[in-house]
Formats: sequence, C-alpha cells, structure tokens
Amino acid sequence: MLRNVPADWREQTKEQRAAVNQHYIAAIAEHFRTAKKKEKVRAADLPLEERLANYIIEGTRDGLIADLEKKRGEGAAPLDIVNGPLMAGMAEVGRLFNANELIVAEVLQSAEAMKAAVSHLEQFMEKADTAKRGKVVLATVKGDVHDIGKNLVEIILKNNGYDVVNLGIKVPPEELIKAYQEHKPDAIGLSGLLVKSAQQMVITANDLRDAGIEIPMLVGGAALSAKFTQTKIAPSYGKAVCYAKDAMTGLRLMNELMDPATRESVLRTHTASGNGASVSTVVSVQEIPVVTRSPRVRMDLPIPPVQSLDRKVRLVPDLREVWGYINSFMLFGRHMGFRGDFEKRLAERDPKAVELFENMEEVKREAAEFMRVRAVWQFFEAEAEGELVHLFTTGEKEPVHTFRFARQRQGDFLCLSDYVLPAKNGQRDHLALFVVTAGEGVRERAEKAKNEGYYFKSHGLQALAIESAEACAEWLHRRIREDWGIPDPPEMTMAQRFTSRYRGKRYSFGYPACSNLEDQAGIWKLLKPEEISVQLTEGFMMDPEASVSALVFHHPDCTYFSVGDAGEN
Ligand code: B1M
Repeated sequence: MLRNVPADWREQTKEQRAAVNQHYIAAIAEHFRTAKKKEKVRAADLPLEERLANYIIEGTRDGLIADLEKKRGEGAAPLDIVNGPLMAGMAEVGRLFNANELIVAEVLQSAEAMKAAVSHLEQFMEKADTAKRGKVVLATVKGDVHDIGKNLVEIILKNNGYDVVNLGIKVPPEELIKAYQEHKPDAIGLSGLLVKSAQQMVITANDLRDAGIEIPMLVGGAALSAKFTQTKIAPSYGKAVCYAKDAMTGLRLMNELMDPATRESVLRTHTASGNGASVSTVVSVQEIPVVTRSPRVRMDLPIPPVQSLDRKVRLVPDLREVWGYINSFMLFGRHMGFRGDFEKRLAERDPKAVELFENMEEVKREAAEFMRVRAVWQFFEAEAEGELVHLFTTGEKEPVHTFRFARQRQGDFLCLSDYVLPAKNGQRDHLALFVVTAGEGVRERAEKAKNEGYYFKSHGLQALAIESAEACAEWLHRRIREDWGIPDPPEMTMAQRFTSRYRGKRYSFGYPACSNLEDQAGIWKLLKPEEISVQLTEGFMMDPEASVSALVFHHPDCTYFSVGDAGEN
C-alpha cells in the first residue's frame, strides 16, 4: 500500500484513490508482463487483486462474483475495484492483443467478464460514483449502414471505462451536432465502410467545424487511410482528426487524448495546417489512345444459351447449405481475429481453434432460429457498344437499361463491356444480375445481445450475417453458372471456388473494375430488391448491411482488374 494514504478507502481523497488505483494497475501489469507467456496462471494461487484482473484477462466469469464480494468484504469501494484490478485486467488485454497474443474473439470475452463485473458492482455504487475516463459520441456517417466496425469500437471503449453514446448508422451531421450539444463529449468517433463514406466524413467534418465544434475526432473504416484522414478530413475540420485502423488503436488514441501528459502532442500530430479541403470532383484528364475493345478478350466464342430470363426471388431454404460456402479465413480470421490457417488448425484440434469453432456453432444455432438468406436474380440479354452494355428483356429492341463502364487507360485496356460477346445469328449474349441478403433482423438482435453484455454473440451474429451474404453470393453464382450450362468440374474444391477458378466472374459496383457506386441504382431499377427487403440508401449502400450485389459474366477471359479511378484513399 502507498505510504501516507489511509487504509480505508472512505477516508481517502479523490487524488489518493486515483494514486492507489494507479499503484495497483502498475503492480498487476508488471505481474502479467513478467509472467511466463502461454503458461496458464493457476487462478486459485493468485492473490485476490491479481485474481480479479485474471478473470478479465482470461475472459471468464467462473468465481468472479464471489471474488468481487470478497474484495468488497475487505472494504474496497466498488469504483476502486473497477478502476483498480478490473481496469488493470483490461489494460493487460489491450497489451496482449497488440502483442498478437489475444484475438478479437478473446478480447470480446474479456469485455463480457468486465461488463458482468461492473454490472454486479453497480448496485453498490453511489450515482456520483460512476466517473468515467471520458465520453465519446460514435456514429456511422450519412448514407452508410456499416454497423459491425462501429459496434466493436463501442464495446472496446465502454469496457475500458469510456461513456459511449452510439448514435447508430446513417447519421447526418445535424444529428451529430445535436448530440454534441446534448452530451458534451470529449471526442467524436466516425465510422464508414466505403470510399463514399470517407468523402462523407470530409463533409461532416466541415459541418462540425461550421457549428463551432473543436473537440478531437476519431475516424475509422475499411476504405479509409491515415493519408486521406490527414490530407482531406483533418483540413476540413481544422482541428485534430485521428485515424484509428482498428478498435484497439481507437482506445489507445482516446487514452492518449484523455491523459494530460500526452494530449497536446496527439492533438498537434493530428491537426492539419491549411484552411480545409473540399472533396474534389475534378478528374484530371489524360491523353489516352482510342481503344474501344481490349485485345486481350476473345470475341469468337460460342454464346452459351440461357434457359429462362424470368426474374427469380428465393428464400434459400437450407441455411447450412449456404453456410457451407462461408470462407473461414474471413469469418474466423478477419472478423473473429484468428491468426493462421483456421481450417488446418481446427483439423489439428488446436484448442483456440476448437473453442472458437464451438462458440461460433452456438451463434449459428441461435441464428438458425431467425436468419433468412434471400436472393433476387435475373438473366438479361446483353449487347456491348464500346464501354456501354445495353440490357434487354427477351427479344426487345429497346434496352431496359444501359450500364456505362470505365476502361483502363493503359496496359490491357480492359473494360467490363468487353466480356459481352457480339450477337451471332440474331442471338444475343447474356448477363446475370443479383442481390442477396442475410441481414434481416440482425441489427436488432446484435444490439440486444450487446446491451445485455453478450459481446461475442453480438459481434459473432453480425460477422456471421455478412459472411452468410458473401456465402450466398458464392452459392448463387455457382447456380447461375449451372443455369448457363457451364457448371464447375466435379473435382472443384471450395478453396478453388473462393479464388474464383471457375469460368467467368462476378463484379460488384464499388470494386475496382466498376467503382461507380451510383450504378447500383440500375440494379435496383431492374431487380427491385425491395422485395427481399434490401433498400438502397442515399449513399448507394444496401440496407441491411449484410447484403451483396453483383453482375455475372460468363466469359472465360474474365479477370479482376482496376480501372484506376476508384478515388484515392
Ligand atoms: Co465490402 N467493400 N462491400 N463487404 N468489404 C470493401 C470495404 C472494399 C474496400 C473492397 C474492395 O474494393 N477491395 C469495397 C469498398 C470500395 C469502395 O468504397 N469503393 C467494398 C465494397 C465495394 C462492397 C459493396 C458495395 C459491394 C457490393 O455488393 N456491391 C458491398 C456494400 C455492402 C452494403 O452496401 N451493405 C460490400 C459488402 C461486403 C460484405 C457484406 C460481404 C462484407 C461486410 C462489410 C462490412 O464490414 N460491413 C464486406 C467485407 C468483409 C469487405 C472487406 C473485405 C473487409 C471489411 C471489414 O474488415 N469489415 C473490405 C476490403 C478490405 O478492407 N480489405 C470491403 C470488418 C470491420 C470490423 O472492419 O469496418 O474496418 P472495419 O472497422 C474497424 C476499423 O476500421 C476501426 O475499428 C473497427 C474495428 O476494429 N474503426 C474505427 C471503424 N470505425 C471506427 C471509429 C472509431 C475508431 C475506429 O472512432 C472512435
């Protein structure tokens, strides 16, 4: 115990209590830093303080409440237990995650233990006792439905002592300004999935600046980068804007911003000089050779016939069948954080892989009760004209819709229109369009689980839904190939399918070969995906989040390429 500090917490000043907490945190952190890696600490052998931290690090609740009571029995104040050993546990979780020793799934289990401990202690706390490390208003920007990344940030910040006001998805600047005035946060966190959302962040930042807001902003998202943040968002805001590549970086930045010793330097590093940048809509025009068709794409191929040009709307009856198309690298690796070859490690009965697999099976059992995977698709007759692809309903002369694709300005001069074969003997080629979704009801259920402190389930459900949508796209694409009379060879493995070793390819608007997201409107006009409950937002994203749209080409020369105008982020 620190010298000159009364033993009974009730007699300590606020500063003394903070010093005691710091003392515990440092001691516990030191213990775990020097403890041998991988060696499971025998919890029962640890002193009570370290045992409490250990529940959080191990993400377990077995014995937690009894030990919390023991600690209270020693006279410890509930808030000091939270800010002392429990927070020390969370700090160690952060350290282990950054050192690649814990995965996302484990961090979520730690957060669950933290939430359970805090929920138990709250009943013994005075209202005024709930002092937090800081307050963050968090939102996904206007037009964007991306929820999973933002929610992960909320879980991590909340369970590390921050008060988080999560405004949800598709949040316009006005709502953020209102929330700022109401909640008086220490920082604003913005999230978004697409390039368009990164541009929306520039606009939002400018509106916040005009409203006189000056608190630091944190931004994150798959299509965002530190460079875009620094060169576009920060100048637009005029104050500090920090790029957080993941939730743990978000936490580190918040900690640094709330610590008087580091705050000024973080603010300085993340504030751009200059008066603000507007989102440029000016595209520099280069001299380009006139190429209307790539020499790399064959034209003299037979047109495969299509059985039916009817629009099809289906509820996929067998969830397990679709789940068979889930890419475990994405589900277990990218979303749940498993490092290495998950399937190989599972086959070897690696305990971490087995535990994660079983926990996800539990999530799947629950999802099977409500998840609806739905698809709408249709073949259209197609004719190319330069960079245009005209789509027709059976035998009609006038196209029902025309897509304009961009052409590469160098190299192979590829353009998606090149993959449509010229009509032969009055017979047109075809293009298939689809939209699939697995997102119905997911947001509400994930939100409920999150609010109840079941973080693994909450994140797992969202991850399962988005990867189910991707799996359904893979499943439907295979079926479309079969309907086209170009089925996969029987020996084709799922791994080969995931690396698209089949004939033809599917392209989604927003990806580098057809990056113009506004073209989604054409799909909506033709397929009416509202019938499977998928809406297009003003940012041309699909709501619900777990949805995928695509154009399917059969041409054997199809390859993934970039036209190089995706907007540099
Ligand atoms: Co797609 N997708 N996707 N996608 N997807 C990207 C983003 C893309 C870059 C792929 C590419 O081109 N190579 C591309 C965008 C390009 C562009 O904008 N032009 C793209 C596209 C185009 C699309 C669609 C439009 C394609 C289509 O169907 N037409 C479509 C849109 C969906 C919709 O409209 N609803 C689509 C769909 C999907 C899936 C549903 C299949 C799936 C899930 C998407 C999702 O996450 N909601 C998916 C995936 C998985 C991806 C990639 C592969 C990975 C995204 C990811 O990691 N998500 C992505 C390519 C890539 O990044 N390599 C891609 C998980 C999530 C937890 O991470 O959002 O980054 P993230 O959140 C992190 C950090 O960013 C940070 O912390 C979070 C947690 O660690 N963070 C913050 C975020 N916000 C923060 C706020 C803070 C702090 C930190 O404040 C405090």
